[in-house]
Amino acid sequence: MSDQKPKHETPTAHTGLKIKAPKAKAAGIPGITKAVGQANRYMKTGQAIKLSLKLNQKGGVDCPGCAWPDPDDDRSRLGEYCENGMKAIAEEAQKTTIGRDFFAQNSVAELGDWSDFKLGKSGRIAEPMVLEAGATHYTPISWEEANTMIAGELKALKTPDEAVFYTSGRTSNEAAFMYQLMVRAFGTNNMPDCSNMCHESSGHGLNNTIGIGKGTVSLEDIHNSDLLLIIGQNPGTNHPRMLSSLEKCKENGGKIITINPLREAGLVNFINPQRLGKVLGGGTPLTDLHLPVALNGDIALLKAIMLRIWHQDREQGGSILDWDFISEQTAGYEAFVEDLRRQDFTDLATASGVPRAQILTAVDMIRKAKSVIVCWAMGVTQHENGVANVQEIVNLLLMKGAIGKPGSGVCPVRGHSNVQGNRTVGIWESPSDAFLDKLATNFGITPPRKHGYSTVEAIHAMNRGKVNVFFALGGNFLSAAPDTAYTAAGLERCQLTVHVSTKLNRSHLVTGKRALILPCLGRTEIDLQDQGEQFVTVENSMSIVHRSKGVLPPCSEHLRSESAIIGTLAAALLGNQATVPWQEWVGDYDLVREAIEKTIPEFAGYNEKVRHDFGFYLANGIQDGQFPTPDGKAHFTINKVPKNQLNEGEYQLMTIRSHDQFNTTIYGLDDRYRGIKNERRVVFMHPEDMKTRGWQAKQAINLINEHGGTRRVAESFLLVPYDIPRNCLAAYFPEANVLVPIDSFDDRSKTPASKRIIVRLEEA
Ligand SMILES: Nc1nc2c(c(=O)[nH]1)N[C@H]1C(S)=C(S)[C@@H](COP(=O)(O)OP(=O)(O)OC[C@H]3O[C@@H](n4cnc5c(=O)[nH]c(N)nc54)[C@H](O)[C@@H]3O)O[C@H]1N2
Ligand SMILES: Nc1nc2c(c(=O)[nH]1)N[C@H]1C(S)=C(S)[C@@H](COP(=O)(O)OP(=O)(O)OC[C@H]3O[C@@H](n4cnc5c(=O)[nH]c(N)nc54)[C@H](O)[C@@H]3O)O[C@H]1N2
Ligand SMILES: [Mo]
Repeated sequence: MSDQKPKHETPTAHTGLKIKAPKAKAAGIPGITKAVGQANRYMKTGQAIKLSLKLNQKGGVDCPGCAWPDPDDDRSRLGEYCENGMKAIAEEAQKTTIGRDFFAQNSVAELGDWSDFKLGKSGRIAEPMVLEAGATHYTPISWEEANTMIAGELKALKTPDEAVFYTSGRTSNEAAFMYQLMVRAFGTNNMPDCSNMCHESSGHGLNNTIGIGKGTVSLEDIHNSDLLLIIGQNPGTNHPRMLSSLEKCKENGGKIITINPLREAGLVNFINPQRLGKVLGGGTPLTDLHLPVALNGDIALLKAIMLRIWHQDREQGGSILDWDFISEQTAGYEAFVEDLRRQDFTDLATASGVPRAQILTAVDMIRKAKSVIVCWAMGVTQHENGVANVQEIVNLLLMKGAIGKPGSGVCPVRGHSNVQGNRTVGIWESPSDAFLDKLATNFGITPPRKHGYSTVEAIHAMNRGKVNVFFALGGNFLSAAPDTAYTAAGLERCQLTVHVSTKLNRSHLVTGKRALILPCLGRTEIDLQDQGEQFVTVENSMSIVHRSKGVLPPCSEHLRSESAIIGTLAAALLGNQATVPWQEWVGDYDLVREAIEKTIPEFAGYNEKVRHDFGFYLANGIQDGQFPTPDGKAHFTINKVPKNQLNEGEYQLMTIRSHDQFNTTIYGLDDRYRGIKNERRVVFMHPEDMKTRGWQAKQAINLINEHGGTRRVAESFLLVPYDIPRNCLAAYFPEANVLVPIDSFDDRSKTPASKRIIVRLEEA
């Protein structure tokens, strides 16, 4: 039976930590072995082979892992997959399924004691389930009854704004478009999404400066750039296929600078498992220069670099900065330099935590480079100054004239495989009026104009009793969101919580008065509708829209596609309130794509173009030197250097991903590259900091955060001595999410600051 632990928390039991030396090389034979092992263990053999051959091939299955694009031409014959891509599909295409028997045997309270790993490995959810008010167990429910329940609760709300509709970024363009249309026809913009916790700061920072919220480069640019800066990103684990692109850049003579508190293995040396010569030969060294920045020291570092470059440009008669570009295509340079000149190089260097000599080497490399791309991910965005971080990156590129030219530009590397596409087709709590006008004209609806709740705002609203229905199209809101206890309390105040899911997760266990689990097809599965087998479309990090078509038979006959789930619910909820033939759309996704094309001009020729082998690029907005900003210019901005103060006994903690997880889905208990075996409740700490406290490796400690007067405790994490800057700590997401204060986020993007949490430590 259940212990005293609240079921929103991950169990504290340890699993047998072994600490080894961190790896200096990524992938290679161990990568292949692990991938095959994972596939064999959890999938039927024939299916594993079939899938690996179809993964990321033209017209095949888009890997449900990360959003790194596929090469246009030479896709590897072994399949353009990676170790973690194989784990992602092995996780989705599991042999076992769970349904009424499983839920009859295991009460919600008992499941609360299971680890996230065990919950996920229980199998694919095979039929719709309901948790009735006061019930201890989920029981089966028909699709029709489920729809009636949801429509009934929604119609009974005092206002549509009492409902919140979350999206996780795996959803296809088709399902996402139908979903946002249903939600707006119903009458609210309360559409928080995983992007709110992820790249929202990139969207804001880029929109404010260059007028386009996405990346501006193609794979071709990456391959041919003189210099790549990779900031706050761990591609060896989270975007492994990116390493092949980095390898190509190196082979073409490019250089790489990495900026990261950790020396991540994948960034140091890469053994391409798909090229035999490299596997035998020891691999390609990737990073030329690693800058071990302190947590949130990036603005100080970038400013130090820019200040030096500016001085050198002056000394060398203006030969370093791109003066034509600055004068013709940018605005705000004078004010920006005015501010930059007031900074002191030594202060900036100290605040960055990077030794002066290394900063000067970086300056040298950037000065010489004719083209520069900056790639980044969560180490940049998940800070209270996440938007400012992105804007400083833009400042550096603008000084060099390195945006909108071959081999140059911005590359925010997205997370979920279709998070970018979801936003493009309208999943957003702050839609533009122009977009809403189109919905009104095309579909006869009266969309609400008031902007809705972002993730953080939705959690507050739930806790204030302003939300009664929470609906999630994918994801694991409870565990992914900040401040787990507070988020749990919010969800528990709802009348009804609904999850469209493939796999069991903790969000199914912390529910409103009633709860539903609606099981859907995964991307690997055949999607058969009235008009035959359907494919869906997705957009990757480089704005390429392409097809994804499942190849495996669905794991249960009761599953519905996400589009079908939304379409039938919309029909039940809206009747003929909107001029949308929901049932026909469900039968033929070409019709949904026609509706998207009618609404968003960039999709002109959608159905035809997406049937081409590689899909098509959505226009990136910079044309003939004009940026899509109101004045046609790219804007320099002024951003403050964060203070990052710590009081006596305080540390700054980042929450990161291990090599064996996809967000809250736990593939395994190792973090191979960082030398961790068989444990997730670990905290990385500098050996000298451990010595100061008189602590040993593997000793258990509690982490405590007291932001805003609330005490948050993460109990019993085992210490791992690690090469991490002093006073900085790292622990895994989602175990450490109990510590992320709900009110610590970037003011503009509302992205929780999950890469810098102030904690104190005590012995457990
Ligand atoms: N296998 C796998 N693939 C994934 C995911 C997964 O969980 N597993 N998740 C997907 C998703 S949704 C996303 S958003 C991406 C996430 O991809 P990443 O952003 O690579 O993921 P994180 O583990 O959050 O790593 C952040 C990196 O930032 C560094 N960092 C932390 N704080 C700072 C800082 O202040 N400054 C700098 N410069 N660096 C810092 C950390 O050391 C770490 O290397 O990956 C996607 N792909
Ligand atoms: N502390 C901390 N918190 C973080 C982060 C961090 O770095 N630190 N990262 C943040 C980031 S970058 C992100 S993107 C969010 C992620 O937040 P989410 O997207 O909400 O979380 P996931 O763990 O990706 O969701 C996993 C669940 O999705 C469901 N699922 C999987 N495939 C499908 C599918 O095809 N269809 C449907 N309908 N469901 C499916 C499964 O039931 C699975 O349990 O977390 C954020 N939270
Ligand atoms: Mo993400």
